[in-house]
Amino acid sequence: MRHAVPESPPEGIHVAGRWRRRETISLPNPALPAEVSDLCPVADLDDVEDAVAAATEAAPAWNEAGAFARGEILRRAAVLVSERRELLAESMTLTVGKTIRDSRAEVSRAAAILHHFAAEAGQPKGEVYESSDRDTFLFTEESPLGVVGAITPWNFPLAIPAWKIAPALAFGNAIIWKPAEIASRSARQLTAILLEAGVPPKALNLVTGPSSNFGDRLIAHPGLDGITFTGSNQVGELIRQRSVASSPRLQLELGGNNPAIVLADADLEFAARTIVTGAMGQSGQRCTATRRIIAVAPIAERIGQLIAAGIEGLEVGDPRSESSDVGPLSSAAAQAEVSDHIDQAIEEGHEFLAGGKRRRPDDGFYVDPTFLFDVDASAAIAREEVFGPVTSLIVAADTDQALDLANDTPFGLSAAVFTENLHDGLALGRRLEAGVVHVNGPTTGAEPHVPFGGRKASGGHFREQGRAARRFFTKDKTTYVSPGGERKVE
Ligand code: UN1
Repeated sequence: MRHAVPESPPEGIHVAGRWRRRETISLPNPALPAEVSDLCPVADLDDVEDAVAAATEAAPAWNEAGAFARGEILRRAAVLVSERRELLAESMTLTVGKTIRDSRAEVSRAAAILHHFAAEAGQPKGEVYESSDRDTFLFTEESPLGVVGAITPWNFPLAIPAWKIAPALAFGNAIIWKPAEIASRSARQLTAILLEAGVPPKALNLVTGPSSNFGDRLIAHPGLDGITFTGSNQVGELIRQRSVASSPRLQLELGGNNPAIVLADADLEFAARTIVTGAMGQSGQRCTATRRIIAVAPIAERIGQLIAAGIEGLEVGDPRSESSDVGPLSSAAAQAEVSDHIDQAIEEGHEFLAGGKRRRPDDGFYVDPTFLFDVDASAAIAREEVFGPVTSLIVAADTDQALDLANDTPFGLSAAVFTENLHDGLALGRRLEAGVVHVNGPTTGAEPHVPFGGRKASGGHFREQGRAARRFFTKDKTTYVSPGGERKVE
């Protein structure tokens, strides 16, 4: 295999304050599978033990350093991320197949997240109350959760880690980070940047490699005070079960089957454009991607045509090309899985307005943007989370049925409503069982200063980002200060 590696990131895993060389597994470039995109170092059980021990040792001093020192370090990291935008973007495009434009946007997003939490570090960290005893000063104060495991997916190799690691560090926690293998190159780059910015070496541990090697030990480790995870429902469930005995605080961001409702009065051209972006952006590999378009009957045919035309206009191809809109999927397994869903839908006789042809993995892990029209809401393609560029249009008799169909899923991550009538948009928004609702916007996207997360099977009890991040990464202490003896407060 040919190597196509731009300027190399550090080699190895980062444990107990230093980079450790390890055996590696080679990963293919999703766009050109004959090329090696990265060599992922493989950690073992001892590495996990050492990482937890180091984080435990480092956590108190990192907290003592103070919020402003921590914020300053995150600010420096944000600047370094921005300065190295091209290198970081190229790595993502090479390893996970994200188009270069999407990769650049993600680097900027990661920098914005780091900046946000740098400032957030110095925000109020408690409340003052009046005590029933007038002489007593009564307040609450947040302290760090302690040692946190961050388990991150491949679809946002920098942004999702940034929105877990930046708040964890900002609020004084130490970290053991386990990224998905194919995102480990970006993880090594971001770790190196955070260390260069001044994060104490033992406070940030990076263990990479297949979960089968050490994953169970990590998620069940009694030294972890919290685990923040983004990924599949299956792995989320595993984390829930395996961590019962050690009972860390859990933040779980799981799957979605996100609906976009199109009402009769919507600006259909705008809605179609926005839906194409929400469904096909990043090859549909976002847990927020639009999987179901629920259109009311009078405009269903028209919006279907507009969406089909929008999809036809997408350029599918080499993710390094400036003009590509849709790149390959992340792996041969992902391509096979999504293609199997499509083949099953073909067998079931569904109407395709775009896509449907199976591609050979040797030519890159591509799946053509696929659009199914007038799908029955009970069809497998509309019910399961198909993690790729596949979206289905379901026709609803009226607005009430559209809402029922939108909510008829075990998931509840994000949802969109398209209408010119903002009253209807807000009214539907309130009744949608989703953690995030967009009125006249794509189901995708998340700004760093507001909470993000799903309802029902899409998430756990803790939201990410915004002030919700503070709630997850800190714990409260309530302190009563009484004057003692006979002294009284004036
Ligand atoms: C976004 O839509 O920009 O893994 C954020 C995911 C989600 C984050 C999506 N946890 O796709």
